Amino acid sequence: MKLKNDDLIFMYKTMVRTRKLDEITIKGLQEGKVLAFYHSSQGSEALAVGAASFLRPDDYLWAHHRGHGIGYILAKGGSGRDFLAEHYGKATGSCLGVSGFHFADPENGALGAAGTIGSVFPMSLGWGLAAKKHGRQQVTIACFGDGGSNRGTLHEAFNLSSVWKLPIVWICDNNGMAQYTPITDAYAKDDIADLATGYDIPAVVVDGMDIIAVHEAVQAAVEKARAGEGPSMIEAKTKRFREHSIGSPDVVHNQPRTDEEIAEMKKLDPIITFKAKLLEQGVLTKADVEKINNDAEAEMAEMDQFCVDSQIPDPSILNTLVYAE
Ligand SMILES: Cc1ncc(C[n+]2csc(CCOP(=O)(O)OP(=O)(O)O)c2C)c(N)n1
Repeated sequence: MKLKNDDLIFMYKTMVRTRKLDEITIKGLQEGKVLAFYHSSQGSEALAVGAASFLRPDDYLWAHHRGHGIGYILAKGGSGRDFLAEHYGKATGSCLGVSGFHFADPENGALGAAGTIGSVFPMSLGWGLAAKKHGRQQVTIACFGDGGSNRGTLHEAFNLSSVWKLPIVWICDNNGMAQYTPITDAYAKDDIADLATGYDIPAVVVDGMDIIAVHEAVQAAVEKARAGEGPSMIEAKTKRFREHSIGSPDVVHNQPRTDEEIAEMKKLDPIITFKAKLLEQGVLTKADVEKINNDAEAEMAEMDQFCVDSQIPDPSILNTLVYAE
């Protein structure tokens, strides 16, 4: 699909909304409104939005845990308010306030998530198998990190997805870090994509800070999967601007990451670089950029108020949601 100006603007707006929602979730955590913890997605918005824009609503999505999937969900048409309310533990949340981090949005194909790194592989394999059996040309987008790629489940799932020619697009958010461990301590090669080619899955490595590069690579893989040509893998090299989990130490080998290092990464900020491109191409004016920013801020303030005002879930729902006779 050739991207039109409106598509580019949608992608820019969605990255801005993703960043603002990330910021308000961090603030909410610091103010005690967010109940558990939060893994910021600052630095990987181009991957999330580039990958999930212009998918079909019924395409399945196992989003990456950066931002708890919010960039992917917004790009797919999901609601930021449902996400925030869920994180505030309110009954208006997407999982009625009982889930929080393990966000689900079945209407937009996000059937669930789990905190166990590597569970994406067998779960998405099953969704891919279901998609193939349905025969409706649905595709499964399955995301994991560089750390997650070290789970053995990857090998079983990659192998079967290839043998069964399942419509799965495996996407690796390679930000070079798994909590405090650099990928170079845990993996001997340069590209995780090589693991896929070992199972005869076509794989490409893209600049994960470039939303258009991500989108084109994922769309090509999605088209192949819809046409019955089996799985593909995209490895996106991204950056993690924040600490692993908000409030945890930002260290590598027990040494703090330096301000200079982070400033260097932020020169590649995908929102800033895409904005510059759209301004240069005349797709956006400075006034448009300001309006998008102001609209996103107003949306966040409205969402925050709505979530603060919402009720906590009635404990009796545990009898129907969690326990069954
Ligand atoms: C099986 C398992 N081991 C450890 C953890 C704790 N944990 C959560 S996220 C994470 C880092 C994962 O790194 P990566 O896959 O590279 O994703 P990133 O957080 O860098 O985006 C770890 C170790 C977990 N949730 N599950």
